[in-house]
Amino acid sequence: MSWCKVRKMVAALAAIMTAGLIWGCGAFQDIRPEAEEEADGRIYAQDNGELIIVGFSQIGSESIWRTANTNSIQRALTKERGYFLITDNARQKQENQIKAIRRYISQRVDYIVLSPITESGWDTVLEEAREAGIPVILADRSVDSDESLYTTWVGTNSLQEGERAARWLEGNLKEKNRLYEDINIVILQGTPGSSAEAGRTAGFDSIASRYGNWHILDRQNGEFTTAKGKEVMAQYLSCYPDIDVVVSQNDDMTFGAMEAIAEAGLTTGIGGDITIISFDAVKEALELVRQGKINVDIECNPEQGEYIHDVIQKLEQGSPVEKAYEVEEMVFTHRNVAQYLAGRTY
Ligand code: GYE
Repeated sequence: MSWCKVRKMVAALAAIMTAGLIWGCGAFQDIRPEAEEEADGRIYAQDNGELIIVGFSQIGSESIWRTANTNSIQRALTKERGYFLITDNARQKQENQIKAIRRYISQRVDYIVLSPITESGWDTVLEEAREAGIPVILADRSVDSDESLYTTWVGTNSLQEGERAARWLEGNLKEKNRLYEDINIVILQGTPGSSAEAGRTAGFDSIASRYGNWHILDRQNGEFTTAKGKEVMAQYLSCYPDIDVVVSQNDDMTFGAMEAIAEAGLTTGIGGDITIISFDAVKEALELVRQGKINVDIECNPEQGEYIHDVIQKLEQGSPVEKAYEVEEMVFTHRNVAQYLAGRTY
């Protein structure tokens, strides 16, 4: 076993022990408009119009993106629009999401919105929701369950995001006449088994595998967080003396990686020691793209609330809905980012 892996195991053990001591509650404040529960158990607005009750199981609050995604859904499903939204923060645990879904079933909500932390492990609870006659709308990530177990999915194309990252690297190396030089790449992966991580990994690898001179030295779980991204990047820097490219599967891990790189006395971005390819395109990261410190940011759009609102309205009217809705996404570099920064909503 390589020294790098031994170090990582020791660090992981320490992190697990520490996390057990400081795990925060991090629960979102439930959105509870001035509503009253009537004798029949239904929840009504004060004006006696019946509210559409939505139970939302959110993964957690691990990243700027996640917070923007939560805000988007809470902004769209408001009391003024006839909703009673209950938001649960699962704090990165599938078991907490399953408990929340079961609670929503017992509360006889009208709809369940689920952002599934990983693709697998949902069949049983989704069958329970179907038996209770409660439509499930998947948001952000997807599941490997049979598609009959959920009504629709609103999210982003992570496979395409991964491909876009590799295509950008291809073009960048061509511009520098380095396409066929040896390139050392390390990857900061998101939550293993999440559709976001799986898609980005598969998309990038599908193109990277065509280049025998692109050497992926390592790929470790950075948990989509700044702290873990920094920890893993520091390990990479101690193990691999000549890293050319970091592929970081979200901006929060990128921020941590850039801290570790700077502490190692190295630079990033255009003309820097290490090329940074990031995902999400949150405002803070796009500013670093504008400064040339992040080379490219592959957008993953968290603004999914309006799509979910439209789907629920269609279902309320008995209209058909699509099985999947993909939100629009872009790729940002120093060449195009300035025109979008001012209007950025997240
Ligand atoms: O990239 C990351 C968040 O599921 C696409 O999860 C989402 C990912 C996003 O923690 O910032």
